[in-house]
Amino acid sequence: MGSATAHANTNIALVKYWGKRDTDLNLPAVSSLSMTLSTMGTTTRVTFDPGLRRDELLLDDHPAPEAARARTSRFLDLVREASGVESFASVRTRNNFPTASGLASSASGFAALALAATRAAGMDADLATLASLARRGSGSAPRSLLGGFVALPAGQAADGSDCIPRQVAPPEHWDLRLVVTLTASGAKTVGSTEGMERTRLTSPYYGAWIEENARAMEAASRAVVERDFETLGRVVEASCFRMHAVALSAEPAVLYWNDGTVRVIHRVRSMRDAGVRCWLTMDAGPHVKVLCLPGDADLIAKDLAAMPGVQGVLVERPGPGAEVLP
Ligand code: 2P0
Repeated sequence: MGSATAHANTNIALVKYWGKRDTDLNLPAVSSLSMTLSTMGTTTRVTFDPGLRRDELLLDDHPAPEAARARTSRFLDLVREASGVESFASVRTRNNFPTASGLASSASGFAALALAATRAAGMDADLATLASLARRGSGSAPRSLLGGFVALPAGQAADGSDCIPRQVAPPEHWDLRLVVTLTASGAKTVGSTEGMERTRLTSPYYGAWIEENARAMEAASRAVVERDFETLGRVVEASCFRMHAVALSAEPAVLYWNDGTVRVIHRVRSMRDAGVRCWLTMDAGPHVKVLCLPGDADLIAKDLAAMPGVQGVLVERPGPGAEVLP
């Protein structure tokens, strides 16, 4: 009976991934650049057990909904195929941030699962193997395998062998802050995979979105290496708004914002007009994340926490990559 535990932190894209070049292999159509966070993450224990009659998934000690169990089971099929292990597994997973908060947990979840499951299956998987497995679970997950600032190239190879994450700079390279603002969430929005596919298939602007990516990647990667906050902030905010613009141009439009989102957007822009150096980004949900320097994080967090529509605020910084726990 093989068993292993791994932890991975979630990551936030500075240059966004939106769109797939291969839906079966879940290959991205654009490259992305992210920051792995320091506290929000997932710890997962996998045990392959010949006595089980199907894969089991416990989320925070409770049986997970069937859709999540089935998705995990499909992922474990890939690990069984790669390792030759035939038995089913029990998976116990825990997020150290509120799962119901609507903050994405699939990046840290599949990075931790890929690492724990391969180790439990007796594989000593290299980064390329881990990345290609994690990516099948979630396109943003390979980035959480590494710490600090991470680039994930879209690549061109049909088998995805050139879609392997690369660390642009370690976490200690640049002491930035990300103020994560949880805005009141309404009805459940469109899932990332569905939103991306709808965008690819129906947006007249999809080609322009893909074309712009190389420039954003180059500018953002250079800004990270040179610790050029102004340039990074500008590129981050532009990449976010362009991602949401292309999603909004799908039919029907893919809209992730709520009232609180829009209020926070305006507030961040007016703080910036008043001289506070801060830039925002948003993902496939209503929350707004504000990139800033350490000296401004408390002020920004307090200001945003007091706004109507804001349910909570967390302050994050660059953190380490995924690791196997003893
Ligand atoms: C990102 N997002 O780069 C982008 C920006 C959300 C907005 O990757 O379909 O769960 O499983 O590959 O990774 C979130 O979607 O999508 C995401 P799939 P994933 O972080």
